[in-house]
Amino acid sequence: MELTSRYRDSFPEGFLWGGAIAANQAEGAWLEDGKGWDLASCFSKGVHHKFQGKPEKGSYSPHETAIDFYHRYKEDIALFAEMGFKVFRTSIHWSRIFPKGVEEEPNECGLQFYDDLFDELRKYHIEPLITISHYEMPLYLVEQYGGWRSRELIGFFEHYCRTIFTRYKDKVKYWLTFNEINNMRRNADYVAGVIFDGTEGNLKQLIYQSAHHMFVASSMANKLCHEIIPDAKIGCMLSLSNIYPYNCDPQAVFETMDIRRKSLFFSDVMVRGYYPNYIFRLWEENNVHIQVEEGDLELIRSYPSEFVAFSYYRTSTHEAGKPSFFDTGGEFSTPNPFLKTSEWGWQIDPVGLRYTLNEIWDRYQVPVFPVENGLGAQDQVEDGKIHDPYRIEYLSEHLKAVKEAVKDGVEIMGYAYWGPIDIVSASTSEMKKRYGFIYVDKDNEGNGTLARIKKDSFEWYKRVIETNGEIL
Ligand code: BGP
Repeated sequence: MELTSRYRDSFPEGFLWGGAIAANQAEGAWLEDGKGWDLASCFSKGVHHKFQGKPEKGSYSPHETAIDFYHRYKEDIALFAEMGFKVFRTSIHWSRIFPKGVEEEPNECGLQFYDDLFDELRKYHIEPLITISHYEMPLYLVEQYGGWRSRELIGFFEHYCRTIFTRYKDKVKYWLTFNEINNMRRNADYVAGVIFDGTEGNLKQLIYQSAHHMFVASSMANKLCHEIIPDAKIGCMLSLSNIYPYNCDPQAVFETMDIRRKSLFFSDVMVRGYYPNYIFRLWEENNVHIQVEEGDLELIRSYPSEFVAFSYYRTSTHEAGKPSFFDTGGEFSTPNPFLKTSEWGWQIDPVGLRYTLNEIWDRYQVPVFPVENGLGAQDQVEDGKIHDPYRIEYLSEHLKAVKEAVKDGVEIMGYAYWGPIDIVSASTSEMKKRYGFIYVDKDNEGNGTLARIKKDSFEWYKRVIETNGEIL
């Protein structure tokens, strides 16, 4: 008899089409209803700059009101529903639930806000996909404990997770632990690991010890999630914009593999459930000694991530012996002459998305979920309209690539476009770096009515979802 084919040439039924934002880039209301100071609000110039601390009184800070999603989420969710969203990714602002991060009792107003938000999504049959920590934490935990360098964070995080899982167990079935956890490996003043304060000494030691704490915390969250919400799925989230060898120099090819593997180290641990052999050489050569406690390795092994969610914006190339750099878009080094570049210098590469989807599926054989992909561009309003053919082209080409990956046999849970509504940029805290299908009337200095206007891409994405990706 003939072997049954698993080939499919279209997006599966139930494919989770939608979009993604993060609390700190959208909500505003930064100290409202009992919320405490959070880390992200201390990056008024964006995470590409050093930690800037609490903004000075009277100075403009983009996070203070952001796009006021906190008060306008009903209007925004109605627009997402109009586009036909099946999934909406956002994050919970930890400091709304625990203003300092160390309290026993949660802040009821904060919990109620997310209750209402999730109810609103459910009203339209939109699945919430919730990042537990998206580049932020209560500032108190940074100032008093130095972020994830401290093992004590595991306990605070566990309490936070238990609280939100218990509260939202009937409303949220898709969870992610840490946003772009692998971004902490290159630059300690990035916000993924929150260990930038006092990074003198052996930085690699600090990064990998903090990562160990986060691995334990993540597995702890996976365990709790399965206990409290048995029908939920919980995954890890990485920045997986890709990097190619610049040429066929074997040295460039090897070094590129090695750069990529240092990034994939994080999912290697979180999905496979153990530390891979190659990391011990790096630790040996850099005098890194990781302290583990009894039960840590067992926990990591027993409660791995069920799926790999990731951001993908671009690719770059690597030449033998050249340094590579890093920003919120991922790794970069030598520009690729075959690719066009966005206004913010990110090289646009749809094939790279297909490549990445295959790479991750082949490596782990667990479902994959691109939960961030999009084009940041400056839009012009003309007669109250925004024509954004460049965004439609970007999206069309990337979705064709996702469809090719479906045909390749990759198990893909859905696609969440980054920034379906304009929000504050993470890297530069600008408003003018716009990703949205929905324009928000606010500029870099904070002027504007915050009115929402549909761009041309709004109708385009709506049709994609309506046809389940048949028309791209
Ligand atoms: C990712 C972050 C997001 C997001 C995105 C785009 O690294 O997870 O929070 O902002 O990058 O980056 P930017 O906003 O800098 O354009």
